[in-house]
Amino acid sequence: MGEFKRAIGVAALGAVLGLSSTAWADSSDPIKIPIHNWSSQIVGAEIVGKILNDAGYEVEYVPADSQVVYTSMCEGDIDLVHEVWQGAFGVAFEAVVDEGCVVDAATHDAKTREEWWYPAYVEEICPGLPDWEALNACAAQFATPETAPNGRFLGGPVDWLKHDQERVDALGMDFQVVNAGSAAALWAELDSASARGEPIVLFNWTPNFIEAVYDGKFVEFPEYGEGCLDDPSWGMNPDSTYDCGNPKGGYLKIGVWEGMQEKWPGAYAVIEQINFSNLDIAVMSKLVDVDGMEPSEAADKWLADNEDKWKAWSASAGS
Ligand code: TMO
Repeated sequence: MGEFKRAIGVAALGAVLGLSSTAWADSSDPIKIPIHNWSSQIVGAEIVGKILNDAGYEVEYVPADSQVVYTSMCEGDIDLVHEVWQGAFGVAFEAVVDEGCVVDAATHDAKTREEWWYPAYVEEICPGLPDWEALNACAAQFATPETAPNGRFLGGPVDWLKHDQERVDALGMDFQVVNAGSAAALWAELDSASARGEPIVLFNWTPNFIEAVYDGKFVEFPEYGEGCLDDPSWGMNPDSTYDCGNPKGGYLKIGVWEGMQEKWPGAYAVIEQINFSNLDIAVMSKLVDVDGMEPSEAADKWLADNEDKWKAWSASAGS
């Protein structure tokens, strides 16, 4: 109701001043949001887009590589990335923030972890887990014809840029990284290995739907620390970077193109308020990966179930 009145007031003022946009002073160009290759992001992109629609903005969804998107923001081709995972994208994101062409607009409450993971029954096959050295001692159990005599680690699609092979090399592990073509391929392999009780170690993350469906654990590597990714002398291998695990309790941020605040001040104010929890992100992926909804259907359901939450973001924008 209050929003409706404000929109009328703003439209009237816009008319008096000869402006056409409802969101007065904001550009009427669409705000460009990328679509990546994992479910929570796809659903969340539509949620963010629909929240912006509700506030009077046009949005455009652009399928995008999840690493290249940071350069695309600098080039003005993408305006808003709402799921910046520290583990996968922290390096690319922080580089463009340092350059000044991307703004660190908000940090979600959600805490993230992306790491090698196994279903619980694998502990019977490989005692000593979740320790990485114990995993390495039974590498041969994870071998496939493709990787033998090394074990196979099933990584995510290459654009998640997890540097898994660098880590294997830095830690001297007897594993070979094989990248899955899609998130769906990861879950299909987990499903069939679980059905047969076969050893598998693969890339997974939290928040995700997996924790609601499978019992399992992350592998514990040497603790991540500042310097691990760029200072060879850091960590247990003095000659190599990547001799550590991914951060635990990693951030999930919203990054925007640096011109956004000036071009769409009202939209920027809403975006600064957006704040997803671990449960929000897990539910977004579950609606698609477990319940089989289409992403836009899942977005509508999340918006209907969380109306108080997201309407408060729009209402408090800029205050
Ligand atoms: C970026 N991801 C959540 C797929 O690790």
